Amino acid sequence: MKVQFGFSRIELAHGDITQQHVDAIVNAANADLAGGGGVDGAIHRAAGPSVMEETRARYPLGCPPGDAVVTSAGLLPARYLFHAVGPIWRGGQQREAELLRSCVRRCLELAAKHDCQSLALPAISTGAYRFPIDLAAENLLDEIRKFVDGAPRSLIVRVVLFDAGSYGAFARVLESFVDR
Ligand code: AR6
Repeated sequence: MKVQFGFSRIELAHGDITQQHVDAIVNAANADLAGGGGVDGAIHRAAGPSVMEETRARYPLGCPPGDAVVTSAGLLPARYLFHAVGPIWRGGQQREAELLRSCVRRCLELAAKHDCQSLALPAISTGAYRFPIDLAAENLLDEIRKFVDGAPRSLIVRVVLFDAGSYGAFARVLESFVDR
């Protein structure tokens, strides 16, 4: 599914984010940038050890929730990796939505700063961090739409969903944006 907003486009794809040929791939990292399971594990396995070495050297203090940092992408078919730290879901009253939006916005700002024309991101926080998928889709897609709509240059933002249920949740929200 693809929807145009201003000069830019939001796309939804079903699959594995490590296979995406884009300028920047977003990782769903933890605040220690220590690696882990889920998409983080898949990305580091595919990227090779140089990315973790670079991450440790450049960001020894990690990265707080709501923020993102950049490294090279190692063996991945991308120029950059953005390590975004989403919130752990604790019931919804701990600024979770705000922190999810903020780490997505930071990735979009990094994409602009590094002259990226395309960016792929996963459904940050919806796995091990247990953010409800419908609410994540609403916040993540709305933050992207706000950023690209009216932006002066074009960016392809592809949200890569690993399973059919997540794809369905994101597709429902993106469809609802077309009629708003
Ligand atoms: N491509 C795209 N999406 C994927 C892939 C993949 N290869 N693998 C999993 N997903 P999670 P979080 C989806 O748990 O919730 C890690 O251990 C998955 O189905 O990877 O932000 C980190 O080190 C889910 O929808 O990230 C942190 O400690 C989404 O990616 C912690 O987990 C996010 O699930 C971060 O938790």
